[in-house]
Amino acid sequence: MQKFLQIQPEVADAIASGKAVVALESTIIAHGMPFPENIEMAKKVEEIVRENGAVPATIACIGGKVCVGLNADQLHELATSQNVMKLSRRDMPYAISHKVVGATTVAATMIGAEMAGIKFFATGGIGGVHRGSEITGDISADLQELGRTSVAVVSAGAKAILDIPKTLEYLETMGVPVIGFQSKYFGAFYSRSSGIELELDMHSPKDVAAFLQAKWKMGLAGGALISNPIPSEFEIHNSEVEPAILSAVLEAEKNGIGGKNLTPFLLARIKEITDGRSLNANLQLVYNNAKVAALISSEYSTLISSEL
Ligand code: PSU
Ligand code: MN
Repeated sequence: MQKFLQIQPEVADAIASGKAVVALESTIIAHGMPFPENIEMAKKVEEIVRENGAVPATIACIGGKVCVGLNADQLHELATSQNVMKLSRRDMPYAISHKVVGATTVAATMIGAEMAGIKFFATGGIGGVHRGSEITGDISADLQELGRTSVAVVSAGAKAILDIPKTLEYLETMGVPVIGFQSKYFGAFYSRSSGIELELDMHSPKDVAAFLQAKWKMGLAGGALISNPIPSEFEIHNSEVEPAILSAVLEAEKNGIGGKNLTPFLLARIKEITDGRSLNANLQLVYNNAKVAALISSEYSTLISSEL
């Protein structure tokens, strides 16, 4: 496996010594946000992870390797190139064997993180069950990945471009714990609450770390989803984004946009329709997730080291 992995020395040292490390995805850079906001976000999110006591490791496939921790040139290429492939689980072997530059989705970033030995990952929103999935069958591979790969993902819930109740049902079927961080409601990305109440609501990073320690020590492989609602000062209420979402979804349908192009299309259209308001909310919630993931990861490192 080492043959396919390239871990930055700082990240490798942190993993080897049991320090806190937070993985970050690259699809959000290449396909989730426009330039130059994407590169600013990519740098700032790493700083925030550091300020909160962990080492950041942005993941992508470059030069036939799963790169864990990227340098400034690599981040720049992901942010500006028009030829970056969007990689989920099924696409990774192609990117590696054909040395294609690929940005990792939540699913692929979890895989890279697990290969490297990283247990925490911060993103914006996960993929999920799309609206109209009963017709299109469009269910993100992120959900199956959460069921099988032992990495905890901090997100602001799931975006309302998705069918949120079905997404939560699917996660339950896959045995994925969903934990509300300081909120009993599942987050709806741009807004703090989807209106759906979660059974698990934890207040401190330490509680979440203890939960994960128990899960993995029990041999219950698979991930967990930590729903960390967007800070209230940046939230956009459902009533405001819903019309933008509806019109973006209709447009996608009319133009026959589906498969892996659907999520990037919807994100870009919602940004246009909301005059960029959605992008600012998106940036802020990613920063907040990076902070919480770093805090949980630090608590987890402390728990594990006191066990030894
Ligand atoms: N949701 C967002 N922003 C994103 C994505 C989802 O708000 O950038 C990206 C993530 O990388 C996620 C992927 O893993 O889209 C899901 O794509 P799909 O629906 O094609 O599985
Ligand atoms: Mn899909």
